[in-house]
Amino acid sequence: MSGTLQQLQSQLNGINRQLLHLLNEQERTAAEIVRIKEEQGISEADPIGVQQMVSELISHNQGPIANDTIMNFFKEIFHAYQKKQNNAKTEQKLLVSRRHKSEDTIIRVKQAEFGGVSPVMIAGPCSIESRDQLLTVAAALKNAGVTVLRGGAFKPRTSPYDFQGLGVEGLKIMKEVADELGMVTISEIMSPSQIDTAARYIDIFQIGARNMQNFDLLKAVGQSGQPVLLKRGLSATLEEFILAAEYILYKGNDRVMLTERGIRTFEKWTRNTLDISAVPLLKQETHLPVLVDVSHSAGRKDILLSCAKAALAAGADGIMVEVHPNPQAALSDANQQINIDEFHTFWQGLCDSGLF
Ligand SMILES: [Mn+2]
Repeated sequence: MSGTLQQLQSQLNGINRQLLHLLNEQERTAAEIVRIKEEQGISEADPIGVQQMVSELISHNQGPIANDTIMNFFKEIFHAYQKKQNNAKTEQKLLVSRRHKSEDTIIRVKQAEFGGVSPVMIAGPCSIESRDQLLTVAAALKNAGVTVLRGGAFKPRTSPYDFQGLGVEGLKIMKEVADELGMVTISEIMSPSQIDTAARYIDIFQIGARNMQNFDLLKAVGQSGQPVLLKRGLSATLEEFILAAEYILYKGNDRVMLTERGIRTFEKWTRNTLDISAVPLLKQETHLPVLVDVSHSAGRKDILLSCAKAALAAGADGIMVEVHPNPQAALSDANQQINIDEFHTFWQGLCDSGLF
């Protein structure tokens, strides 16, 4: 490089450093304006008046930079700054956020403790099909040391012609079986009108993936005060997921467990793609217990143990798995449910791993 070029280059570096210094000064000054306005109780969508500032600036522009370029550059900077401010404010305000509550939320339901020292196993059939079916599987699970029994009575099925569940009859069966064995129960509800009835029979309401953004349902379970297991929607971002949970907390119920159950991707070898990174991220960003449903994530039996180990290693507070006495004959999710023997192997594998 010639002497002149070298000199120009270092001159440019010097200008850039000055600009950098000034840009930081600019952000600090803007922050001070926002702070003072907030102190005075002035709440404006655009407290620093971006449009006006940029117009004023352009009136002084003597080139060679075009006015449009100046305008875009400054608008970009101020908008990025405002976005940062707004995000910080929303995060602070969210009831689900760790910034709002730093310690873990522990949810106690009878003898079960979600979000505490030990992980929890939730197991049971996809659908409650009969008293016999549920009792057979529940008794085996109870013997193995499982305390929380799952089973669907109101089934959100992709096709209206598929088995829709036994409804209230199913919940009655579940209560009978659980009372007999001393287990905690969890079952899905799909509409606010089912809450009062369901509350008589089950301990924990599940809101399924397809209803994650059913806002009336979220608000209604929020008002009910009953513990809620909220599943992540098939295509929901983590932000949408925690905002859905926020609806429940905002209505006064903080007994909410978040459940990752796989998201929809291009991959076809699994029913959904288990998003393991969701576990540490949800633990980091919220104070709620985080569980992983390995059955619906994988949609196949052969990798359940590995998926469950990964979930626990990532910090999950519990695992949900579908177990059926005779999966081939199951009325729903036949391919992904494991039988009782397979459950024993699965459970043993988890205990041997030292993660459970
Ligand atoms: Mn299922």
